Amino acid sequence: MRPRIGITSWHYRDDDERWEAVLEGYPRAVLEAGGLPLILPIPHAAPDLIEGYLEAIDGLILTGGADIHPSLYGQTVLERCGEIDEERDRFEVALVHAARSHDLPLLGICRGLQVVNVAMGGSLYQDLSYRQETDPTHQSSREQRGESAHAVTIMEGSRLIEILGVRELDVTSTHHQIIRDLAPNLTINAAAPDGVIEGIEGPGRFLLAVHWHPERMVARYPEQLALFRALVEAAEKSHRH
Ligand SMILES: [Mn+2]
Repeated sequence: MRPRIGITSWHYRDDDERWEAVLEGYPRAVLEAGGLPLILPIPHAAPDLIEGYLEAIDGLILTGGADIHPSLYGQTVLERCGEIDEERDRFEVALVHAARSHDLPLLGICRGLQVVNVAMGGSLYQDLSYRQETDPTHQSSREQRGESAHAVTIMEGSRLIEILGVRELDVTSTHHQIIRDLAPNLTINAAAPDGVIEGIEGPGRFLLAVHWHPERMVARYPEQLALFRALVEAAEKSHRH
């Protein structure tokens, strides 16, 4: 049986209705990597529901999306902060804590990297323009979102370099927020030429996050599937059946 990989969804508005949505690249990549993708609706952060989800999955992907409310890292909302979904924030922060306490394998992608850092006690710049000497190409346009935007250097000795097997690669970049203070217990595993943190990892079975979008890259850069394979492999070991 395939390891069950929970994928967080986001709220999407269409006229007067609200949807729970995910970009199809996430479940497709999980399927291709040998996992069973399960989309997780946002159930507010009721503890019994979080525990229920944790029992239903063997691994977790925190997906991309809107900005995290700055109050979660001790700041007020600045002018260049983007759209916020506080229901989703509460849910995903609770999921990170629950995943950590169960040692559930977790892969964070883009916003997911930011959520992991904030949930574990780190902070963000609300817009990359608030950090000096930051390359604006981190924020690709809609049309360019599937294209390589900048290079990253992968750190020697990291879990990430074991997974990807290369020291440098080109990645997509569609984020306008970046890590300011790294949370305790996390280490940097990838960085852009301007010093922006592009990947983090932590202790335990599997805790890893990247700022780029491997789910958008796999079609053209199949080596990016290794990230999903590594998650599925770790989830296989935590499989409780
Ligand atoms: Mn970037």
